[in-house]
Amino acid sequence: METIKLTIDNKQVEVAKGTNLVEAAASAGIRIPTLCYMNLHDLGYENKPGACRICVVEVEGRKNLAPACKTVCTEGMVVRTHTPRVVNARRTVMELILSNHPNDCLTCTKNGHCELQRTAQDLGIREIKYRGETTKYQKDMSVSIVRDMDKCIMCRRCETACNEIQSVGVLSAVNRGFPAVVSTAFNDPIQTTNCINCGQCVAVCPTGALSENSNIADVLRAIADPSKTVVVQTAPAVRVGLGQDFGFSGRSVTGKMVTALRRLGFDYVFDTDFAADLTIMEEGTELLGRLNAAIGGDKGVKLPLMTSCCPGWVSFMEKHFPELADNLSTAKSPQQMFGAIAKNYFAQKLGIDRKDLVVVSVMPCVAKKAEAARPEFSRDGDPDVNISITTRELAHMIRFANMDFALLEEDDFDRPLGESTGAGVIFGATGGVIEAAVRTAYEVQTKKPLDRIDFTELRGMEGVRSATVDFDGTPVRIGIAHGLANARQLIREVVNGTSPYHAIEIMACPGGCIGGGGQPYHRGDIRLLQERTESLYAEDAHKPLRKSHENPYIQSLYRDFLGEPCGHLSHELLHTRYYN
Ligand code: HC0
Ligand code: SF4
Repeated sequence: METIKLTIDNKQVEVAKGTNLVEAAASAGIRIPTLCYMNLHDLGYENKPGACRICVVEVEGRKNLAPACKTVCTEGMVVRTHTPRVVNARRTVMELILSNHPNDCLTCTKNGHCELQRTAQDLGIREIKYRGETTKYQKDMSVSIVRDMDKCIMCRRCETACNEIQSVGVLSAVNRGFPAVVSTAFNDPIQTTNCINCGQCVAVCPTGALSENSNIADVLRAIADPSKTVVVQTAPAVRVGLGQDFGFSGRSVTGKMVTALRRLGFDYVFDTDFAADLTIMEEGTELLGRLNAAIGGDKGVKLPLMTSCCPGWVSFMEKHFPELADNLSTAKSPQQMFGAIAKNYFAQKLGIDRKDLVVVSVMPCVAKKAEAARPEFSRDGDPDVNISITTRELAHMIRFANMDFALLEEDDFDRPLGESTGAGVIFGATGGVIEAAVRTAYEVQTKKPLDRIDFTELRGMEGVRSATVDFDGTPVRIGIAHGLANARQLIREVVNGTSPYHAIEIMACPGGCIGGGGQPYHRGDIRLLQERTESLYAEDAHKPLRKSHENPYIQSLYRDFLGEPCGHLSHELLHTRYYN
């Protein structure tokens, strides 16, 4: 690898050729402030920074200050990142940004997490020097996200997320001059566009311009209602995201999370991972059914089977590739399977009407709010999942309830819907759903025990991956993609009829659910995404049971209630079909 040597703040730095100054400085422990730049390179995306001009630095021999994010390192370069001239320039840029910002920090949804607020604080801004006019855009919201365009600083990060990472293309710059913001075409309401509710724009927005549509008040109201029994389910990726707000960044905090949920007043604390095990029973059976039909010569069978548990991906398919509807697994997502089992089985066990059972889900995702609201997941107007909140909203509720998270003891989920295997845990990382499916499908198909449980060939952070797993003489070819721009490669082959795969897993967000739009902000930081992923695999490795079909509570659910996987009752409660 060709390298470049340069000096930043009197420190010798050696970096790969092509590195920009923000990254070079970061490698030497120097954090150059920026409101627009994101390092998406390791995730395989290019970013178009250079919008905010906060990152200016002095480069010896150059007359003008240089934007660090747009300046590539050259041999012998001498750079200074905090001279009086640099700091003055940054302060002026910041003062101009603040001149038309609403500056309602105390009541803003991003208060405490706003990069603009933090950068202003670091620069020592103590007054709004130029108080100019502000725009007066109407707030716009979908079931998942809220847009407050008066807070847009035109950093264009959301545009990068929507266009480059997701290839959805809903967001771009509109208007010129003073009213310029990033918005939808013709400023149409987001709900009327092709937005898939993935929330990646929210995940990267440095201000309060984009945030989730919060349902905290609905949860508090349900808990306070004595006529309701309130159960909560937590998605696989929540446990490795939640700790970020409490000093446990990237680490698993499952036990503390369970305690916090009990203290918040939930009557039962259950786990979406249980339903992930159930999904594997259904989706694994469906995969084997299609595979065996194909092996038996059935030409009409739809292969590859594509996973359907990511609602961002499902919505993308519905809006852009409806011809793939029959390739999608009919298995509902774990969130919805959990809801169906809670409302139709657990409520019955408790002897209460399903309407008196409130199901709350905690998800790393804002698209899950939209999934829970789909009419096909309700019965007589009563949704299977009543309220879906994000990991960030749960962190907020924990602070609101005055809990010192670090001091919380660790506790276990309630039974029966809280017991899961390691296979359920790894759902939260890209490749995890298909690895969990392979662990079960292999043993069911071959009737032989696996001689290894870790299918490391299915893991990793590359945007598109593939592997072939040998099912005792039958090669099963698997494709995996995360980020919908990446997924287009695999999708195109399926559309053209040239896909070499039997099964494809697609997750909309970078890294899978661990990088979901409802997680504590990661801003494309691949190290943080990798830490979260490793924490999930470590939790899996420590589980006594690691294959979904070995979960004793799943076994008894089939024995006592469902009958068999893909049987009559399963079809009624656990399967659906996406058309739009
Ligand atoms: Fe996921 Fe899921 S793994 S989509 O990423 O399948 O949100 O964590 O809850 O439903 O289990 C998100 C995470 C889930 C679902 C599960 C799946
Ligand atoms: Fe684009 Fe996703 Fe944001 Fe919708 S939620 S605007 S699809 S990035």
